[in-house]
Amino acid sequence: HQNFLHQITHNFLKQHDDRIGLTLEAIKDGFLDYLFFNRGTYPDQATDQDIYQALAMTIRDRLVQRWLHTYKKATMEKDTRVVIYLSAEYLMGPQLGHNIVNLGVREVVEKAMNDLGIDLQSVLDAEVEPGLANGGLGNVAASYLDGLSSLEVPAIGYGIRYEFGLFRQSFSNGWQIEETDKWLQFGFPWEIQQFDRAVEIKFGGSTQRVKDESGNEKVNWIPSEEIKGIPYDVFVPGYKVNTVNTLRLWKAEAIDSFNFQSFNVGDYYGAVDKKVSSENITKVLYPNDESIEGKILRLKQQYFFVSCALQDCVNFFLESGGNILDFHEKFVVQLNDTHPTIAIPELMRILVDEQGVAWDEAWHITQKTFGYTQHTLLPEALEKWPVGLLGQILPRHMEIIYDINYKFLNLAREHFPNHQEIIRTLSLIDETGEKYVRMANLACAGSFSINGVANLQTELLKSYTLKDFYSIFPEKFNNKTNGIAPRRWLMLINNRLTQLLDDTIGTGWEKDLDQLKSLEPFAENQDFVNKWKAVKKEIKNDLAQRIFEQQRVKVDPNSMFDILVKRIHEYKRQHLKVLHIISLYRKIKDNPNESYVPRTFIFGGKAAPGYRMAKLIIKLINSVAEVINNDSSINDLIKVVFIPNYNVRNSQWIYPAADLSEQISTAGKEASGTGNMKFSVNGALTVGTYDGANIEIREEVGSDNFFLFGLKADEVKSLKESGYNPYTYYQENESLRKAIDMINHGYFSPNERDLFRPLTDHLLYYDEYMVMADFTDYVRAQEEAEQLWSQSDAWAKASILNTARMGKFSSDRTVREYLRDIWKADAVEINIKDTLH
Ligand code: GL9
Repeated sequence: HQNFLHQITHNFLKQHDDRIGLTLEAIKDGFLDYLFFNRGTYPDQATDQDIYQALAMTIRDRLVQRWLHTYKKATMEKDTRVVIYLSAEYLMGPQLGHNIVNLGVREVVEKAMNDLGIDLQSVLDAEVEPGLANGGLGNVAASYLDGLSSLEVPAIGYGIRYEFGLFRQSFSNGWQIEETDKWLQFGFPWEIQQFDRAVEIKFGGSTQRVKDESGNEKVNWIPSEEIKGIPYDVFVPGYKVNTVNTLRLWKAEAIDSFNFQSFNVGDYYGAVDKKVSSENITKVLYPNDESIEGKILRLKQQYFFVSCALQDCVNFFLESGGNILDFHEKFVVQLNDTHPTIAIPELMRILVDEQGVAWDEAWHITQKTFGYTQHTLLPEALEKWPVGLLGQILPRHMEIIYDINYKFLNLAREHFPNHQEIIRTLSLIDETGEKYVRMANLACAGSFSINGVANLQTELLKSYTLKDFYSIFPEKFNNKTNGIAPRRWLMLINNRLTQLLDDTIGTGWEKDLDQLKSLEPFAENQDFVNKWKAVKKEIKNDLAQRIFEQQRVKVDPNSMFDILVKRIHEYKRQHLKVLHIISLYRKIKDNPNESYVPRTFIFGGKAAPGYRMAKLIIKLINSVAEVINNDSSINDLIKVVFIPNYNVRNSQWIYPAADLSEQISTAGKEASGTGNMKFSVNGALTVGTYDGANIEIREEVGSDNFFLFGLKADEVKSLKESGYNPYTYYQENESLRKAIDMINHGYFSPNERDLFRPLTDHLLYYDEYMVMADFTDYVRAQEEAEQLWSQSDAWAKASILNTARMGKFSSDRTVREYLRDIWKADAVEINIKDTLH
């Protein structure tokens, strides 16, 4: 009967090829169909949102069959290996444009819309993006799924369907204001709800040792709370292939939507209360970047999605007849940082308590299943959970963690006999004060692979952060330098440059970014250099126009666009940039008759709502902008713009327009960075420290095409150890002193002179991130950049070489390395003409 139905569906799809076809007529028909029958409107009365939704549904129709084939034939089918990616965050970005590009129908869709008198770009602008991430870590999660699909490798990403994503940022009197991100308000056309794959999740309660039928001891977990996880599948199409992988996001729901007992006694609110509190779990994304918030709800979120994911894998593996002892042959599970690390004791629990696997065998399977990616060098970002809290929410997992720790420390003692100190740092439990579970230690003990995200960071992990783990398990450590998806970060966002590249070196580079190399000789071709400059100019015009529309600030597209966009954090040193701007401003005012390079400084980025210093930095940037932009004495030579609500959508206008990319973190602090790659591949030159992936970018693009400055990681360390005194730099560097004095004298805050004291005091007397120490060399690098800028052909040539030499930083390369060294999964070609079974 089922085969019969499949056959009918198959024939149906064949007959209705037009409805899902990729021709101009098919797309137009589909679109008008949705507009009328689904949106209930006539084309001439349709709103932007109607048009967006109708086009999105039209494109989505074209993904369904491919997705179903990938899911059923490749992912579920028994003997192909599936990559499972566990991440608390995915920065997917706007979907419509991306899916159009990956389906390879950009021109057709553009034409279809044009024929109907609609501008495609304005349709794309109507999308509300799913901002389910804080930054780079979620961006790589999304890029790697895209890469896996493009390489036709079956994969499932698991995560949380936050009802509210990262807050929307606006400014009030220069201060950051946070607003709820209601991204689901108009509906999200790219997902399919899968009620039949819901699972149950337990929390709290206690455990009980019982004997099973054969007299073996077994542990029962008697929870105090149970809720349901409902999966929503988002399509992840590869580029010009039939593979469409699944991003399965979970929403929490109450098991019974009403407590009828309370309802019957008239307590309506009490009855709904439980439902509301269960559903709180997936309500909102924690807005912290690079710091932890030890809240119960966050731990519940982590366990919730991880347990949903593992149950889902076990279910479909067993459904398809797999033997649980082969779990690690079927799945490899990558932990995106420590957020999903509770998966390690959770898999142990499922294997031992639910599947009756013996402990040692279960541990073997677990260790063969997980790979761990470490994304940070900041000690405050290393997750730890109070033992009391973890034991209260997950009593069984706490026991399992203790059991793992017992065996693990026995192993560690063999490596380090008589080294109590080392054993203490290796322990999964921090016992120096209040007891904590160290999630990074758990991840290292329970996985077969540990990787950093750029060479320097991996080396620093081996020699500092995870040093003792490295000496026990050297074979587990490997590096996977991050990459970015060239389809989104070049093709989609930079249509103009894409056209020029296609016209010059042909297509093919989108799938094999190393082909950009063939652009190199054109750097010597004056005709091409002129074209390059013309394209850049047009792109900058676009951004200038957007800035004017949004902020009423006029910026000169001929000026150097110098851009710093990323989360606001002291280690990323937005304040170093501000000091540079102020000193330049001061210089222009003091010497108005000299000649200067006109510059536009553009900022973007959100601060964690509880991070006061970061919020003060935002206020400072806005205050400096206010003064400089309104000072007619400097002849519009410099302008400062802070673009609010920096997100993927806004960034898509920003990266292509940059001349200079600011990557100025304190060396040894930025694990990799990925914004640095997005800029460079779009032809920006970098001014950067010897940190994260900057080092590798410089190596690729050449030191002549990169402005390096600042202390190196080991110099930062030794300066700190030898007693760093930031005040001496204030005394010795006049322009730095003047800049700080201007802030302190209230030049930028006339109504509240001491407003920025906490910031300047911190710089003068503490300066954890060595802003003061790097200032002089930073200004030198900036002057070097200005010199090159004055020779516009030489600058253009360096810009061309940046793009030409960025092949290494395609996420396809990174994914291939993960596949080769860690995941060991094969491509499976999807043929949509196959009948589904
Ligand atoms: C980060 C690092 O700080 C970045 O340097 C790195 O490029 C990305 C991706 O590997 O990971 N680690 C981290 O916690 N964040 C990063 O951006 N922050 C968030 O995205 C939450």
